[in-house]
Amino acid sequence: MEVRVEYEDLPAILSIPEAIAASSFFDLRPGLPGRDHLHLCRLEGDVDGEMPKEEREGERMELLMGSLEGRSDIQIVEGEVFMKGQEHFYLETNACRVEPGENDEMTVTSSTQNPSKTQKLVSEVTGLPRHKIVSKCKRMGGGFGGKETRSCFIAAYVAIAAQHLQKPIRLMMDRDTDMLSSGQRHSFMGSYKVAINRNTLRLEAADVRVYNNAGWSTDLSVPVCERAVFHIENACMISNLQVRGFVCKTNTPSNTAFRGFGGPQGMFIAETYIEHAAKALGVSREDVLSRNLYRQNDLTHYGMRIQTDTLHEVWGKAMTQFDFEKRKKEVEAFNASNRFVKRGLAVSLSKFGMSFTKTFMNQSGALVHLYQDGTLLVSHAGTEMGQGLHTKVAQVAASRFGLPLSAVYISETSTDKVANTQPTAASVGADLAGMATFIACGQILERLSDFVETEERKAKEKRENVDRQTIIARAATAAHFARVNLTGQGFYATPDVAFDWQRGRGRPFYYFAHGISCSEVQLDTLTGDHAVIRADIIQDVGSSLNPAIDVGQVEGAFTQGLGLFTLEETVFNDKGGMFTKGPGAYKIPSFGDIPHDFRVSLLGKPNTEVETVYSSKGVGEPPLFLASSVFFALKNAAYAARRDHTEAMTNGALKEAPAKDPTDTWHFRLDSPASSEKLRLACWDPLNHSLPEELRGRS
Ligand code: MTE
Ligand code: LUZ
Ligand code: MOS
Repeated sequence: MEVRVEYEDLPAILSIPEAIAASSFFDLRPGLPGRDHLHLCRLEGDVDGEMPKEEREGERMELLMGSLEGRSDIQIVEGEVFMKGQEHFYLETNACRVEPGENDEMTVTSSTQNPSKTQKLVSEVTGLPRHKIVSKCKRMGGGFGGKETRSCFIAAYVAIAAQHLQKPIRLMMDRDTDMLSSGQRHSFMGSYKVAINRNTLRLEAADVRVYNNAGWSTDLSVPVCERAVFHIENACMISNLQVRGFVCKTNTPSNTAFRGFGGPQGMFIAETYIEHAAKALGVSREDVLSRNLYRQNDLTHYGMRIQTDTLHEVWGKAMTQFDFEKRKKEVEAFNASNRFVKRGLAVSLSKFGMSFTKTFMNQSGALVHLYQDGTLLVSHAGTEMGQGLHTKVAQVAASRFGLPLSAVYISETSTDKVANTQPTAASVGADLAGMATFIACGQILERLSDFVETEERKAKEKRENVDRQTIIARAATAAHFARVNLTGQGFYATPDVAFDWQRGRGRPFYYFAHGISCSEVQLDTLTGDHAVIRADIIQDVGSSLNPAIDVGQVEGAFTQGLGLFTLEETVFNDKGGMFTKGPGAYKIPSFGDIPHDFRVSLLGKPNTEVETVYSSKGVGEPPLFLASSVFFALKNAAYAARRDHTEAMTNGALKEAPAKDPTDTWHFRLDSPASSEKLRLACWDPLNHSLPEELRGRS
């Protein structure tokens, strides 16, 4: 025996509350001593540009809350809420093939959103310089953020084996190993104290803390937390808002990017405290939302100016298009005449910040070759994972040249075509690669324009009826004989974005992508089983580059969000072992879970906020949070069941007296996902009335 391993089990930190109890947080801002969390704050009367000091602002916020607490027109609510993570469940698990070549060359072909990071890591573990490593990806069978970084480590292991054996090595992970090891969406916890005005329904102040479960390494957990604190007010203007964000170091697998990237978690905490405040006043979440939506020129809690009134516009549009008021009455009538089956209706909005929060990542490149037959080969920094990026980028090139789509080809993404790239993520793939390609095409067209003119004139003179591709082919050939470069190399960096974390001020996002949804659900209060009867969505994608793709993205994001908020649940045992390692124990949405009546529409207005490629907006992640309308509709259905029960108690049908403060009984905490178990227990009735308090969904 050559190795004898001696080990003992140490106590493990698995959950966010355990991490908080042990103060187990990652240091977020190396170089800034004592900074174990992010802090953003804006207070009314605060002078923009002044150095915000966390201590000073924290104190001012406490004073403000204290004075609001004493006011009779103000209601204060306090609470916390948990949100679980999510497995990516891309159909293709992580896979990669490494082939060593002559002169220490190495070709890495992998299923990755991040070919350049793959190249970097393979270079580091093999000791080979990066110019000998070509890292490529033709397409992925889905990524959803799970292959933004985690795929790169797998390529590194495989590269070591390939280097050692000098043989091509291929690895494709089994589903259980992939689920167990590659990280998931971050679970979050939020705690809040919020002040709302009873008369105006204005959200006067909010003091919020968010925590995410990073697992054992930081990976992308810091930017995930950044995105959460940037979205902690979702669509509402709250003039006094403070948020702190903590990244918990635990002994679980390291969590990573997942569609929305902390945005949905931040927005869920926001909608939870908004709902709490609404219920405390006996009004609906929609009543509070409609009074507090951002208006043009409002400033966010990080000092970014809101450039349009789109939130009000989509709200107004949605209320009529979705027939909200009428259907709300219908739902109430249904609930009045049904005892054990309840319906619920709810609206959700999202305002998603478009750009990587790490400013340097907002860059992309493209390499475009024009051949003498009038066809284009486009290579760009982005990867294809089913989101239709290559189609959109090919459309950009085709329309720039006036060529049919069939004249443009995108073969793969490769680090020897476009180097030093960022991952395809943050839903800005088409914004960035589309613009870089637009620029690269422009370079060729500029050099070609005289030749095109000549060929057009010649064809006209000969009364020849030729198509555009023939003209471009003839022009390209003529240009080639005149020794003109037919290759373009475009580079694009998103303008105007910057953020200063020390001041907590700046413009992290180039623009916002807005959306609104309304879901109607039916809940069986005896089993917790539920169905989405109808879901309506309006998503702002600017001038859509491709409506078929965009509608598909909206449907996909919503459905994935529906899984997040109602179905999917990762379960660990008390030693940190993952129980949910495959489809047998982990349930993603299937056909029956899709809204029975699913009405997706696009706002259809060009992006007027900023200049983007053909005035479009990114679409991949923003609509995911819209599925929270299913969650809040289910919660409303549960409220209806509880109302029946409260009435039964008041009538003397049940013994327990209702609590004194009606707001106490009214609002209840519902953590995400709103699984069947949780919903069943939240619906009070004589049967579960005998359960212990904490199991009755009361908190
Ligand atoms: N759509 C499909 N079919 N498959 C995917 O893996 N990933 C999503 C979204 N849509 C994904 C998808 C995520 S997480 C992001 S960030 C964007 O696509 C990335 O692509 P884009 O920037 O080109 O929109
Ligand atoms: N990835 C990342 C992302 O590295 N930074 C981001 O801001 C981001 N946002 C959304 C999705 N992925
Ligand atoms: Mo998406 S989480 O930005 O890959």
